[in-house]
Amino acid sequence: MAQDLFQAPDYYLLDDLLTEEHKLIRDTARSWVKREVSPIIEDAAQNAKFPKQLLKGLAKIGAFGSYIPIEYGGAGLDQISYGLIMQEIERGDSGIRSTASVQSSLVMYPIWKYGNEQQRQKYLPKLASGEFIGCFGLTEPNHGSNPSGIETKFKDMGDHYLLNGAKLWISNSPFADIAVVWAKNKEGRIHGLIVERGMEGFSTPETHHKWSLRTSATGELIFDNVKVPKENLLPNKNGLGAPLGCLDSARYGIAWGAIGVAMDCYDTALRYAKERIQFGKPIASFQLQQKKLAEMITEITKAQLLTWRLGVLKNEERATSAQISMAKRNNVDMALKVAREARQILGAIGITGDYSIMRHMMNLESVITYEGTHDIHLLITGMDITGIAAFNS
Ligand code: TGC
Ligand code: FAD
Repeated sequence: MAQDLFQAPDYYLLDDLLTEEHKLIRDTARSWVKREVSPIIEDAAQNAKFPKQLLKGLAKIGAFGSYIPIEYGGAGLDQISYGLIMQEIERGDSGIRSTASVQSSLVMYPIWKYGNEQQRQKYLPKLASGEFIGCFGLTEPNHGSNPSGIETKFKDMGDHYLLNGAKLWISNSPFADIAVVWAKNKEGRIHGLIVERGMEGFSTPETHHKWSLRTSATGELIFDNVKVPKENLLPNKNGLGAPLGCLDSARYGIAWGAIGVAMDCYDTALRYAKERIQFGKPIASFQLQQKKLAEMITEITKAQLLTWRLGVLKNEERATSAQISMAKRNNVDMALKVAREARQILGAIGITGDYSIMRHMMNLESVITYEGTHDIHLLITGMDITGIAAFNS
């Protein structure tokens, strides 16, 4: 990949809305991405290899459990800091942000919120330091957008639970040390269980041949009569609202992350357009290219404002699930459109790994699908404003 010359666009001087601490945290993450991620990420994506060497660095910049209290090894930061870290990491690559958001929002968050003190002490510090990597198993072969129908089941055997079923499309699964798994008891109620690598009957085959999110390892979780100790059940919340509560946190991080991708694509395209000469002039001097760039920065700026406000509401514990859905949907769609336009500005070279745009564009095809598809988030907004759920109509 060409040298990382990224300069973050801030058209409306939104830095003024951040504290000195926010800026320090963001700039630390930004420098780390330039130094550690940009030089290796294109090869990792071309070879479809998760770059494990980044795990310790991710832990160091506070990407694992940014908002988890310090007593459990987290960074004890606010929600805007968490968002800014996700923005910077995804500016480097969505697959690396995936690893960080699964670890923070989908593994550490449920253990912190729904676990007991013993579970918090046992797992959170190791997850925060990157010694343990976790994954989150909700989606199944027959249940993606409608997780209420999941078929994975656990049975109370007296001194342990017996877990059976299968999960699909699970980020981090091929190398995760633990999995937070959502399964039904005999009454059909959804509970979270912590399953550890090495438990008999538990396997995690990798899913190959992805054209998207190639730096993130995706796989299955297979439970064939897995004996799960009773102390591994998350006791403090059950029902579908429990996994969906984790998704709120992850979707919020994605809303920020998508801005990072859009900023990178815009910045790359702007620089290229000013340097590339055709018909004796920089292509940035042509109105059609200016239209693309002007629309990009307008959409990025709108998304930055929307997301900063969401961060404020989240810090005040006033952000609703529907507001988070709106931001996730808007920002990922915006980033995908920006990536497609930016790719065109680069002409032929835009399809190569010399620049980050095509990789970002392909990654976003996953991001617009996972954590609730583009259409599901529209239906969530529709339900919120009308009071009528249209998922079955
Ligand atoms: P519904 O009847 O609406 O709700 C059931 C219960 O859940 C509560 N609830 C929520 N709670 C917290 N946060 C939310 N966002 C919530 N949404 C709903 C709700 O209040 C209710 O509670 P209670 O106490 O009344 O029982 O449920 P539904 O079956 O009609 O489904 C609604 C729908 C379609 C919106 C939901 O199922 C959904 O969001 N589907 C999308 C599935 C999804 O996003 N899967 C993501 C899997 S994980 C993933 O993709 C990780 S990618 C990781 C990476 O690499 O970054
Ligand atoms: P489906 O639910 O089958 O949807 C197919 C199409 O139908 C979509 O366009 C959808 O919008 C549409 N549709 C569905 N229902 C409706 C409706 N009611 N109205 C209108 N349209 C509808 N899951 C995890 O649990 N953990 C993970 O770590 C994880 N990581 C992932 C990583 C990657 C790279 C990918 C691609 C997915 C990951 N997922 C993970 C799964 C992801 O959450 C699901 O793919 C997603 O929820 C959609 O489910 P599905 O693929 O089964 O699509």
